[in-house]
Amino acid sequence: MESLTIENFLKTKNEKGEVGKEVYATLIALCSAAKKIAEIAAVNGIGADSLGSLTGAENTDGDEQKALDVLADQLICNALGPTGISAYLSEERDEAVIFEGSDSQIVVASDPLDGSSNIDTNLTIGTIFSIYRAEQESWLREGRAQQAAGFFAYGPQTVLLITTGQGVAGFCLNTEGQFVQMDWQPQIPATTKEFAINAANSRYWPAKVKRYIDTVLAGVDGPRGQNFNMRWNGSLVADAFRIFRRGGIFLYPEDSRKNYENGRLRLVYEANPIAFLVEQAGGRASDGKADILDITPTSYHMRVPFIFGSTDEVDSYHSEQ
Ligand code: AFP
Repeated sequence: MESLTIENFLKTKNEKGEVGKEVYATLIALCSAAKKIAEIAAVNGIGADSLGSLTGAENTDGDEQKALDVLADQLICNALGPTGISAYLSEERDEAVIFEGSDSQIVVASDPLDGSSNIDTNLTIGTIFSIYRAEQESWLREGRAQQAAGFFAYGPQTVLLITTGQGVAGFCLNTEGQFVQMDWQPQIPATTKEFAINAANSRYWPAKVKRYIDTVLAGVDGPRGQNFNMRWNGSLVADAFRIFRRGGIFLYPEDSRKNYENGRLRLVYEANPIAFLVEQAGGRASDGKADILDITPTSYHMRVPFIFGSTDEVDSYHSEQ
């Protein structure tokens, strides 16, 4: 049977009224930008400057900007311009880009290049996006208001996980440059034996995090009565894709380091889109207490503690609170 392309997938959704014309055009535009990012990343280090090289600038949150961070951000902004949306919020920009003349109120918030510390080490990196309708005053909405969300992961495969509120669909870029639907229904198993956390930060964690991690590290000799495995990619999209594939729990909690009192990940363009996908795939996403999607954003770059994945395991973490 012929694979379903993202274009036909979205055309059907548009005809069924599941996505409006701006969201449809926006998702197609993001796919075209993602293909360019994938092509550029795939030949990093051949002939041009390293895409992981520092630009000497920092983004608004103090992260050092890499060449591909800035390039990816520009590619996405340029692709979104003709779609008719109102605004673009980016990890790489202090303020929103306003597209003059639009009356759509549709906003795209994006981490254009997630995992950029992995660019020169040939590890999976990605682009995360959230699409919602917002009033001009703030360009911010709580995660439950999202109309679509997803992420591209540029790794051995270039994949896209996307939701418009009717479950999650997975696509893979084929050799003809088309995103075609994968023969897999993304669904996060309720239980897991795998956790993802940066254990190097353990001395900074609050006691509740230490208690939970100690229970999984105790394995079969501890209260959980089973052994666990650990993975940490340093790339949210890579850890997230694995969790959609085989379950797991991802934790980036608050810690005692300066600026990490709410963890590292940003609500508007990292936690919200991933949380929308996670809930649509039967998982759970919280800040350790509240569902991520219920948190009201107060600024473009606000951070949140971010715990997501297999529902029973996220509940186990909550029970240590
Ligand atoms: P970079 O984009 O600066 O590499 O950060 C990646 C990230 O935002 C997210 O993708 C990872 O899960 C997390 O940071 C890794 O953080 P640590 O480097 O503190 O482990």
